[in-house]
Amino acid sequence: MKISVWAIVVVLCLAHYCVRAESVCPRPEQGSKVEEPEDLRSQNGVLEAQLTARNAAQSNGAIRYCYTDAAGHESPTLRVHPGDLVILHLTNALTEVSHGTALMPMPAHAHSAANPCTSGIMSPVSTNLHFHGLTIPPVCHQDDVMKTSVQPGDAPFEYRFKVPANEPPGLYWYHPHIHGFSKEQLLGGASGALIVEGIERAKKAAAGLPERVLIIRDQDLVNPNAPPAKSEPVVPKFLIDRDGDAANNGTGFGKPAKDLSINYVPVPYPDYPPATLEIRPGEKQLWRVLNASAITYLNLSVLFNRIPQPLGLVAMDGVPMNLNDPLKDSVDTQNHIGLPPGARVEFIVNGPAEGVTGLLVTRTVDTGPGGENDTNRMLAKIVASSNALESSTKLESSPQPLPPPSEAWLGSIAPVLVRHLYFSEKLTDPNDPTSAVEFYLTVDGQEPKMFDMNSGIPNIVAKQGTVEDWIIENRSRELHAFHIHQLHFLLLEYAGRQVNEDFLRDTVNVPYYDGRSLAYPSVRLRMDFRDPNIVGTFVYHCHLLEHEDKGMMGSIRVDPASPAAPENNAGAQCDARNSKTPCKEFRVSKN
Ligand SMILES: [Cu+2]
Repeated sequence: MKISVWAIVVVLCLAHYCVRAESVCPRPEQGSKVEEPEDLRSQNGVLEAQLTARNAAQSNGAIRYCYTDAAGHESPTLRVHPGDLVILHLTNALTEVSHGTALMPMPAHAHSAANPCTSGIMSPVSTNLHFHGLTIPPVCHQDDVMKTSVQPGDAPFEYRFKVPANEPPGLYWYHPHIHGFSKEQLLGGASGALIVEGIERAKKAAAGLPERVLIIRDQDLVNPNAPPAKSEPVVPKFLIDRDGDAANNGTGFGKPAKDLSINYVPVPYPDYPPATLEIRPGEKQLWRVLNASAITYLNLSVLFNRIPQPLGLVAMDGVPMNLNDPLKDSVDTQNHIGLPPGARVEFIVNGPAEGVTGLLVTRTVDTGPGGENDTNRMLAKIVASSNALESSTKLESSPQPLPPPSEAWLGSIAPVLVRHLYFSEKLTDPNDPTSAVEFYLTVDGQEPKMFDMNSGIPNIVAKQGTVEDWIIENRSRELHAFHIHQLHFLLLEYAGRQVNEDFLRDTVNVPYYDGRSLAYPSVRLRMDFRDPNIVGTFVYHCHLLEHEDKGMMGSIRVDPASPAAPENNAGAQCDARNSKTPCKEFRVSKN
């Protein structure tokens, strides 16, 4: 038998390629035990680490992404204390890009010669880091994503910043933020947790508890052509939405837009084989859950024998509950918790009794008629076992309480003005329903435009030292998740209802328009521009990253408080809800 030399070469190359591809960003088997990411801890006030962004194409066409530290650990958890110095050396070792379904291996090119601080090159193999939730300066080497871009072959790029001494303790995260390509990199798995230690100092109920970091990521479907499991109800015919994902069919079943994984253990459609979480019977733990999905909403629940269990809320988006009342010791419970992409929740959960199997599930989220199908599905089975390994990290058992906040509670500060923004979508060709969709996040009065990173003109100019109210409408038929860099905000109103939250967020869901009501649904947020760290230009956007990549973003410049007018924070106050001193409604005139 004659075998062509070329065939042998091709087979050998393919084999070599597969071995190489599988060894980059390796992932656990489905059904396996949920392992914690490796912890990198600060020492003597400094956390210095190397992070290398890597990727590799898989045989099914998907591209995996991850970060590795110097020891090769995948997407480690960065653990710091308030006031610590963080020094990260980021190397870009990205080599592959997906172009539709064709894979294009990219040779690692020589040093790009462009200055990573100013180049603004945003290509599929560019990368950078955003520290989601941290109130650190929006400047190069700290937390700038508007210009900072590291290319393959560049020297390791240094991030160096101080965690603010008053940063609330909790769960934050890091991920790449290259405009136009964020979704690809996040879907592939480029994300990791960052923990500001001391949550037990803010919430006594967490003291002494073992903790777990659970990162839920989404990814392209492993089995896109499989029919739904037989156990599922029959659902309407599978449709795709305008972003090309499985469309919301309103049932909670059928094909989801994306698969999910938990700490990289895949839980693929259609059978959703759950990962395994071992816990000692009845053990109380603090679970720190990050929704690092690119587009998938979560609605988490823990079930024992199908019954939802109480989850004791400790923090949202890195901010302890009842921040405005640190003496409050009680813990509010919920039996399900909604998490838009980018959001985090930390809650206390009790392990099941021996013999009882629990489940961590996400329930369906109604993303609107234009949204993706976010189905009901299992994530992990919770197995009570007295042999379960002890958690590697435990919170301090007799912590010093946090000092009281140095600034007044955001809810008690009157805003200097009210701004109006809205999410909207438009077909490129209104007469062609199959044409591409443009995504906008517009300051009311400005012309809706897909975000242009190079425009140089901020959409909003604010003043450091002030507080503003932003009313953000959703004029589209699908959910969007509003996120702003550098700061937290207080949710005041949600879909016309006043809410009384005692914590802050950095990412919030904005309900979709039903197509009938006279008014668009909105949220009202109190935006906190008081921290001098945030002076500079940064972005706000939808955290469904395919929307952000396609333009649903805006920029804001926060100018320094002028020294001559320290009354900025007091003099210009208005009462947004009460009419004696109404707020200036800030709209751009439409000439
Ligand atoms: Cu969106």
